[in-house]
Amino acid sequence: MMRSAVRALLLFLFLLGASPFVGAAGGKLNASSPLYGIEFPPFNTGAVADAGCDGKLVAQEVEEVRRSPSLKLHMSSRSAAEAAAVGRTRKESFLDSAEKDAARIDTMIRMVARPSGGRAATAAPRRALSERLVATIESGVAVGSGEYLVDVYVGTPPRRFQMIMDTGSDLNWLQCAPCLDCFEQRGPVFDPAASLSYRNVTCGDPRCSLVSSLTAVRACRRPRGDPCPYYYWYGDQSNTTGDLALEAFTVNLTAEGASRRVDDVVFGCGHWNRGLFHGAAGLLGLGRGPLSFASQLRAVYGHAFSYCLVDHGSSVGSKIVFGDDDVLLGHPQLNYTAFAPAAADTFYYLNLKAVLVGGEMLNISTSVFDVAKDGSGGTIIDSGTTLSYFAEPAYQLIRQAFVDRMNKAYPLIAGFPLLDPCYNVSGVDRVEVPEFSLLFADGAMWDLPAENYFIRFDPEGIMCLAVRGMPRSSMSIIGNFQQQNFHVLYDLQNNRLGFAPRRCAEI
Ligand SMILES: *[C@@H]1O[C@H](CO)[C@@H](O)[C@H](O)[C@H]1NC(C)=O
Ligand SMILES: *[C@@H]1O[C@H](CO)[C@@H](O)[C@H](O)[C@H]1NC(C)=O
Ligand SMILES: *[C@@H]1O[C@H](CO)[C@@H](O)[C@H](O)[C@H]1NC(C)=O
Ligand SMILES: *[C@@H]1O[C@H](CO)[C@@H](O)[C@H](O)[C@H]1NC(C)=O
Ligand SMILES: *[C@@H]1O[C@H](CO)[C@@H](O)[C@H](O)[C@H]1NC(C)=O
Ligand SMILES: *[C@@H]1O[C@H](CO)[C@@H](O)[C@H](O)[C@H]1NC(C)=O
Ligand SMILES: CC(=O)N[C@H]1CO[C@H](CO)[C@@H](O)[C@@H]1O
Repeated sequence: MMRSAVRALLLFLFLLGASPFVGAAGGKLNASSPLYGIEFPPFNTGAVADAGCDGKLVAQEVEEVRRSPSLKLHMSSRSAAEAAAVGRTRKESFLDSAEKDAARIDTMIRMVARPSGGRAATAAPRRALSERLVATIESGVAVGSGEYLVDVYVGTPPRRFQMIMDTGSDLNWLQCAPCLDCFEQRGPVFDPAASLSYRNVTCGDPRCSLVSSLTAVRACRRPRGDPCPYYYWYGDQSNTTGDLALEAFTVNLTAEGASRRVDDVVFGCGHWNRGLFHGAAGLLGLGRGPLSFASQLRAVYGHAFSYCLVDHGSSVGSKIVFGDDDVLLGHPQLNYTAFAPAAADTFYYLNLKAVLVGGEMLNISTSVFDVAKDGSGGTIIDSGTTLSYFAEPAYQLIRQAFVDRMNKAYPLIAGFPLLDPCYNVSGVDRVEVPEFSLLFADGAMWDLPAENYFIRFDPEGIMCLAVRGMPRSSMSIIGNFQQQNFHVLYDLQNNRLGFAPRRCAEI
């Protein structure tokens, strides 16, 4: 069966820094977890994501989280026009994004493939995790779009800072005065001395053990007095180091003029910061770990978090919503699938069971999508990776199924970079392609619209399958191209992912 036309696709792919948000649902701290003994600010009690060393989600609900106003943030991204301004065609931009995925994926694999066992390993994934971010940011440079900036008000009195939102890393940080080595940013850097609510986290504070320092062994002479130095790096290009600190973060709510202040948010006050951050003031981490903004705010906004990504060509901002979105929850086509146990604490694993092309289930052994005993493999959803990647032999079977079903309806183009198959659809208005769906172990089905898995380059008149094989790994990734115009919900309370088709530009 064929599906209706692929509409003209405007594509300026961006790697958006919006990934996972899930965390373990309200955490019961456990002596063998790295968070044991940490006192979180009162707002956070019982709502700390616990990513144990083994990455297992520990614990279930601790308390009924009171229903609070949802927080809807507008993510502004560099406009497609900017990419055009630097003279890039859609095709170039897209292919760049696909190339940049590789760096991100490499880091992901390293992160999962870390040596098993040993508490000492806990810092490593965070470093690796932060490396992923660079991929996001670099891609932003290359594509002229990619990073999502959000306005956050920090300190007392509150001052506005534009921070890059990154759902793939945890640490929040700002460039801080005195700036010993800072990159150029729009507006003044954060000055701790000008804020009444700034406090250093001390080196004896258990939260200090959640970050790395520059030296292998952190000197901590006065556990209650000396500040906690942190060092966080992103590949070989970027890094930030300074004092781990606490500050009041204020974010504006959806309702006009309303804002919400959260005290004692852990963040890095960076005195030395190097890298490609495009004039932003710092980074807002929205990953699953305990230090992320999403985790720290969990008890304030509840255990749900969602984003809705506009078409990859749109200049309209995408949305991230903390808390419940009633329209989404009432959506008749909202489907849920349970998160799978996490093999690596950053990612949102899903139990993908099968792939359907043209309504027919492909003959792919389910073990291809499962997490192996050594923690490798598995299927994750990531909004920071552009395309979707399938472990072999799944990708070859998917590719072949499309080739077979398209049945030479359009001339195949051989040798197109990175993507396969590609067709010459020049002059064809309504292109027909087979349906594509993902089936999860619990029976949930994700039916994708054609524009989420075929990309059309015009004026070249070329259309390609926007799915690739996973290089050197058995992991599969559902990337952001496949998530366009879906409202994707990370429901930690019920340990499940929700997805519903939605015109994201209209939210
Ligand atoms: C703590 O969690 C680990 C796994 O993360 C588990 O093996 C252990 O039994 C738990 N201990 C308690 C006291 O709950
Ligand atoms: C925080 O620690 C730094 C040392 O890195 C120190 O200069 C500063 O005065 C401390 N700030 C406060 C508020 O204690
Ligand atoms: C931070 O990054 C800069 C620029 O890439 C590099 O020169 C510097 O050595 C890095 N700092 C550390 C401590 O790794
Ligand atoms: C499915 O694939 C397996 C292994 O490649 C093969 O043995 C089996 O015959 C295939 N089943 C069908 C129905 O094609
Ligand atoms: C696609 O087909 C048209 C003719 O229909 C031809 O002019 C064009 O060169 C082809 N493009 C490619 C990339 O093969
Ligand atoms: C939800 O599942 C139903 C039935 O499995 C399916 O028909 C529908 O298309 C799915 N919705 C989405 C958004 O994929
Ligand atoms: C647009 C808007 O409402 N901005 C407000 C966000 O919150 C800060 C701090 O409370 C206010 O100063 C802004 O005016």
